[in-house]
Amino acid sequence: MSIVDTLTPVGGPTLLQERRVVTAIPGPRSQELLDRKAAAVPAGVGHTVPIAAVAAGGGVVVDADGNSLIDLGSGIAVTTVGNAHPKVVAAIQAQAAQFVHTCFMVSPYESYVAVAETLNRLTPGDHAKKTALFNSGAEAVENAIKIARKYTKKQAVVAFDHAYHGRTNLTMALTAKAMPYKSGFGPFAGEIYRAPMSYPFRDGLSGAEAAKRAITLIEKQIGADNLAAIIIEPIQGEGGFIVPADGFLPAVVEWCRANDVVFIADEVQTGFARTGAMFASELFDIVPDLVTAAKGIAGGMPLAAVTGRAEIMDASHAGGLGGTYGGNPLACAAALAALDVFENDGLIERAQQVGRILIDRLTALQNIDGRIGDVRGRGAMVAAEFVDPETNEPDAALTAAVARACIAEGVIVLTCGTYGNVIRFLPPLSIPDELLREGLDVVAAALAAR
Ligand code: PLZ
Repeated sequence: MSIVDTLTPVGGPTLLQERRVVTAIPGPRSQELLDRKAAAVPAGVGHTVPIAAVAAGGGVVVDADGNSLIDLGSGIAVTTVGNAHPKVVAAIQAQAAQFVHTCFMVSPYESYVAVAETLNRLTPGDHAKKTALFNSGAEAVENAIKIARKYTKKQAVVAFDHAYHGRTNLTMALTAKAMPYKSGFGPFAGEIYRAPMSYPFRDGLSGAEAAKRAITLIEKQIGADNLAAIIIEPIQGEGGFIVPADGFLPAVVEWCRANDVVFIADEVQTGFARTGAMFASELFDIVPDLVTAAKGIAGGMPLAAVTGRAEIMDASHAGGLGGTYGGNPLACAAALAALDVFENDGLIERAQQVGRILIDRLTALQNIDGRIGDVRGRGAMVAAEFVDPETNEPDAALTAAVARACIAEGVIVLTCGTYGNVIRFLPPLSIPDELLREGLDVVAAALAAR
């Protein structure tokens, strides 16, 4: 049985794995919900796909009007095992019938500890590790910074150009892009500094050169004596699926080791088979001191983690870390089921297969269309950067037009990038190959029509 068969959604035969557009998008029922949304929910909470979702699984999202859209986004990189994966659904149902909440800080339970043990084993490096659980990626990042500051007794933190780490106050400070994430929401947390990223398509530097540029800035403008942590996404997500040049990350890690600086890999978007490895750090041969994880971890339930060297994780005084819902029993049950799928149902290989389909098709498209300046990514985390072919200047208008056209044709695609000129592909690994190929056909046609 192939991985796609094992991931058949609970909706089963009723949730046909097909692209089906039976109304304009949005159709009348979806429009009704969007009108209610506009009246009840603030405009600040946007949406990319104008539908009312009623079911999802395999490689599709179905709306209230009966449209079935090919899913090339997985929420935002969350439903890697597939939406409503049968093992995840069964685990949530069984746990809900036992107990829904005790608060781990009041009455601990086994599933939290089992998730911690599993993450301690699966994250890169064979040193002693510990894990604390939280609710969102941003909360994991906040806690990783707290832990690094407590351990090093230093305060400064370095994040990179194009970084995305969340929308809370500290993580907004770490995030690079003003619109839409930060504009008007300051003042931001102090002692956050920004270093230049390795962005081979735009800077043309080798990994060693880009690392030297970043490290020199850090040494001259901040000083290792003041620096608690460097946080980086091994492959940047919201910033444009930027894959650093070979050697960049190892050089930064080495500098951190030599200077008593905690190296934090933010693997919230890259973690759990997405990049064709359990964690993207493995692809660059680095062993982070701390890893933040969320998104794919629990098959769609809200759960996040900080995993890292035991001596760093243990630096905090008792009671210094936690939260009412962190490591919620339903989320932990879902995570144990999803982690079992990641480890035992061939998802790493599946991500590599999906990646080959994506890269082959997008590269072929790039060869005939100069407006695709770069195709990059690893595993099932792949993107195309759209540019003016003469100048290489970012073409955000074309990117937005292609993405809008895809959605109108029943294919969910997401954009990203500091310059808004990247379309990213993050399909659920349960998507059938034919559906993925059809989705890419629609992207190609949308581009050709413009
Ligand atoms: N770190 C690397 O990708 C979340 C954000 C979508 P939360 N990325 C999607 C949006 O517009 O809000 C993300 C990430 C990396 C941290 C986060 C934050 O994770 O679970 O959204 O808090």
